[in-house]
Amino acid sequence: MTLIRIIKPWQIKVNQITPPQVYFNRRRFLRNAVGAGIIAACAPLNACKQSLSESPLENTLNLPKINSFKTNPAFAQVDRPITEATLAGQYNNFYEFGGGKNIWPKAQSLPTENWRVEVTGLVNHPQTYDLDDIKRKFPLEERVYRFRCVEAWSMALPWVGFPMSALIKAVEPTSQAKFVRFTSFYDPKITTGPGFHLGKLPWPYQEGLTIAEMANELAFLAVGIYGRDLPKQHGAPIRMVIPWKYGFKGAKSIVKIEFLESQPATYWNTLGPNEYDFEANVNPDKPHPRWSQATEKFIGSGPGLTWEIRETLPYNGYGEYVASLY
Ligand SMILES: Nc1nc2c(c(=O)[nH]1)N[C@H]1C(S)=C(S)[C@@H](COP(=O)(O)O)O[C@H]1N2
Ligand SMILES: [Mo]
Repeated sequence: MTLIRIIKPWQIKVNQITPPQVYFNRRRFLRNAVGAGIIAACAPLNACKQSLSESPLENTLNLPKINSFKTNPAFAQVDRPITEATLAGQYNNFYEFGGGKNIWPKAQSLPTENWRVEVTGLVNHPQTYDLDDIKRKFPLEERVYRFRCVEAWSMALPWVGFPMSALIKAVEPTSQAKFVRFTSFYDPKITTGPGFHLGKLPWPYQEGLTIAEMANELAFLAVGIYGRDLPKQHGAPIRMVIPWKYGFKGAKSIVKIEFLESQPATYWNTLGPNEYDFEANVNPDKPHPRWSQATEKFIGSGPGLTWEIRETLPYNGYGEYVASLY
């Protein structure tokens, strides 16, 4: 057990950690139990108390369920347990709302109603979608993906969304289109991360892919996680998930998708080109100047608040899907 350690620096309160199945089912369970006149046995007592309270964090996660999706059997599970919803929902990177991991309270100011995503550039059928259009038009599916941040921590997350290839089909890029740029929500009155006041950061957050990467079957646009709408801290209402690349390639809260002839400038690549290359494929043999990438801390894999050191896999374990692209 030498590989299992308590997560100290992250200071997550134990009472906020509840397995998602327990958390997401227990209110229904309680309703049913009450309705049937059953008094649920509460052992330990603590569990009873917890199940009746809703923490502020849980309220940010307890969003409407997405009804119409199928689990894609090819991605029904990974080689490690799914990270608990309450852990993934409070250990985030979302620079627009702060430089730390604990941005979930601030991220609640993200205005997600009447969201529009403009898809434009070198395409035959430019479109502006609202979220209902997206959920209706694209076949939603659930996929469990390994998730690997360049800071050398990892999770396993059950996304709900659709493959980017479906969007390509809908808008028909022209033959000139070679790259795609994704732009995140930006409003300096609302997104008040530390760098906004320095005036030097290349906002809005943008990321990019080659068309071939976007067309790969793994490239995904998520509108949900854990079977529900995407919480704001995870990049509501729609974000990229590119599981063979470091997490920063997955722009959150996307408002614009543009098909381009040449490689776009991107947020982290502009800030630190020698730390964040455009390609950013997970590669254990290529150390980042500040983090060896040989291993990763898999968050929350033990009982309670633990991390587990695991060997990092080339392409984050997705080589069979993507190695031929490079
Ligand atoms: N707009 C935006 N998107 C972003 C980021 C960000 O700061 N702003 N951080 C990235 C990084 S570094 C990571 S690891 C993932 C984190 O996603 P999660 O918080 O949902 O786990 O989001 C990525 N997308
Ligand atoms: Mo990251």
